[in-house]
Amino acid sequence: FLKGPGTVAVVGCPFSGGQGKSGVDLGPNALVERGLLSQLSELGWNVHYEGPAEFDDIPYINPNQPGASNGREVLPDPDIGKMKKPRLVSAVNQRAMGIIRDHAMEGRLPLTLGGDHSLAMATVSGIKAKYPDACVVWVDAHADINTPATSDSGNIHGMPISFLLGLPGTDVAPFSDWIKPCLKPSDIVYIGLRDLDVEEKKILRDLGIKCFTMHEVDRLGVGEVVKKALKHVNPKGERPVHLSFDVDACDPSVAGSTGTPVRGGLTFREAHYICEAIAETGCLVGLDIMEVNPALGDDKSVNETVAVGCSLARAALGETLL
Ligand code: B3U
Ligand code: MN
Ligand code: MN
Repeated sequence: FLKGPGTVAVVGCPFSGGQGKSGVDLGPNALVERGLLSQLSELGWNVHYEGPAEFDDIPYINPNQPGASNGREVLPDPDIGKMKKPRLVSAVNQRAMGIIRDHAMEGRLPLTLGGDHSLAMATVSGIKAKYPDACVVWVDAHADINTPATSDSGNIHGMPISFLLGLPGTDVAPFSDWIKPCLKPSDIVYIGLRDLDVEEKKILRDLGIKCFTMHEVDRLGVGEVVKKALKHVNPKGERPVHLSFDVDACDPSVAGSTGTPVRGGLTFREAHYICEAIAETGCLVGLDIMEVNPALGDDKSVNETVAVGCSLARAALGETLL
């Protein structure tokens, strides 16, 4: 598939409706304004950027974006079961999926900037449309595998994997209009987990999904963890790899400006090592940098978190230390 730097399509997704805190919709522009595009060109990539994706015309009321409905048609978006803002989240993801899929089809590597992690419904679906054999490395403090029935919070950013797997209770409108279950449990591996709901643990165990929690990172070291993780999903090194990186996988001292920070996370180097090792496989076809929220934390935390978002993207796209 992709050899060396080709064209990267940066897709900014200013969206916060998959969770309850405003500000994560400011993530994409913060990363771009920090110089991400020129940093990627300096690595040798041809950078394709059309500005952030436009979601403001989607007619559902997003309480996180006061004024977003200015003069436009608005439609109510009541909960469906426990799911909060299901129509908005579905419509945004359906549109983002089309954008990401089309870039992949044109041979570009989609780099999606979140935005909340519900957007992985779009990124993984879009990548799978072009690369049906792709596997997913999910780096996160959380497993994001709740179903609409198991979720306590109702936040859809805690559910994308259950929809991608087609777990019971995910075959519901409006998502069923466009999401095709495209992942098997053996297609995904997790790194960095440390904050799972009881029901999520049961799902992960029942489905036999490979997980390298922070316990395994501590025991084996990050080098061995990445080696084993890649061996699990991509034993022959022949499969395309999508990396979905939630910055809350990092310790809050490294990336504190995120909606749900959890103590005991990846160090700065562990996080970058994961990206570097995946870059070295030459198999990366899609990348997500998710949950950067520049509205949370003090200036130092915001600056460091945005900088880490950029440096993780660079590492995954081939930046080396020497
Ligand atoms: N598992 C919880 C918490 C959570 C998931 N993802 C994040 N937080 N960022 C939930 O809401 O489903
Ligand atoms: Mn996540
Ligand atoms: Mn998370």
